[in-house]
Amino acid sequence: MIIFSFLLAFTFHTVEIDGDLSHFDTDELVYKDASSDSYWQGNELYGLFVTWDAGALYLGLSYRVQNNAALIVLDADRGRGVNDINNLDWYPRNFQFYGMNADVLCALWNADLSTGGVREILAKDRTQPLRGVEIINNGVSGDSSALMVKIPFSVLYGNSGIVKPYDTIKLVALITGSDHAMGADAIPDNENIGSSSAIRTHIEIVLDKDGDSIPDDSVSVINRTKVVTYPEKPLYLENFEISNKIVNENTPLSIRFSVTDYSFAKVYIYSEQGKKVYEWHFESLEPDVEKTILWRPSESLPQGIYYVLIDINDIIRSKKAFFIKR
Ligand SMILES: [Ca+2]
Ligand SMILES: [Ca+2]
Ligand SMILES: [Ca+2]
Repeated sequence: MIIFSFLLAFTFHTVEIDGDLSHFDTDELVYKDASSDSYWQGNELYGLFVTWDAGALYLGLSYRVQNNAALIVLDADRGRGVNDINNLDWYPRNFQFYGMNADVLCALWNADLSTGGVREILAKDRTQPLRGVEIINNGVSGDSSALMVKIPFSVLYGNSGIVKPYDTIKLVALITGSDHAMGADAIPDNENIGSSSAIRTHIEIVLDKDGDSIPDDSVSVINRTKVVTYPEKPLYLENFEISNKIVNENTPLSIRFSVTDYSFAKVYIYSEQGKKVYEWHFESLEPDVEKTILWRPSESLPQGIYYVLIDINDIIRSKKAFFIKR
């Protein structure tokens, strides 16, 4: 018995993708969801399973839908992904994620995989099928169903399958309606899921705790799992700086700033006479990530005083610079 558990303790868990969620161990049920917390009757999430072996990540979702969609949204910590999935070219749904970026979307409609699958999210409006994955659904519309997905690390992270040191994946599962609809149930629970498109609570699982870029062996997945809520923060403009007061053709102006929560931003250059001479629009800035832009005045502009003006959700700040031709 001692030898047996010793062996077990040093074995990755490989899960057969055949629609049977009982292949997952009990400590791989990373979230057991209430069986009646959905806003839409007959549509329910029950639980999410996660595990991995040396070569692949395994996901399992226990759910039930009736003329609705079930999604698993994954942030694989690759420095990619999008905050908002409402304008995707595949399963666009009105969700904005806080504290995670969606880079992989597993989706199916009405418990039927014929219009579902697994896609990588390349941009806010662009997805592409993730090749090399296995996905199976066991169940029918209106009945308890099981979705199982195997994503090789080589597909997620590139050929070597090497993850980022201390790699932490983030996950959310959702029941949602048709295009651009919001949701009815979430794993993990999200406040006001029936009426809010903001997903502020997600699951985080540490794949590589020892930092050697290899997903760790012999772990209790549930002990690696945290439910994290990204708080709603007041939106502020922070660290708004310009590099120099005097600008010319050879010394452009570097404009830096950051925002405290997800926001659009507009940056303008105005002349002293109030004429707009340049502008930048940012659709979605991430919180606490410094943005730097460069303004190089064109030859045709008269020299004089110019204002750099930043507008984030009607919070407006400005700084003054002088354009002096050389
Ligand atoms: Ca539920
Ligand atoms: Ca729930
Ligand atoms: Ca490791």
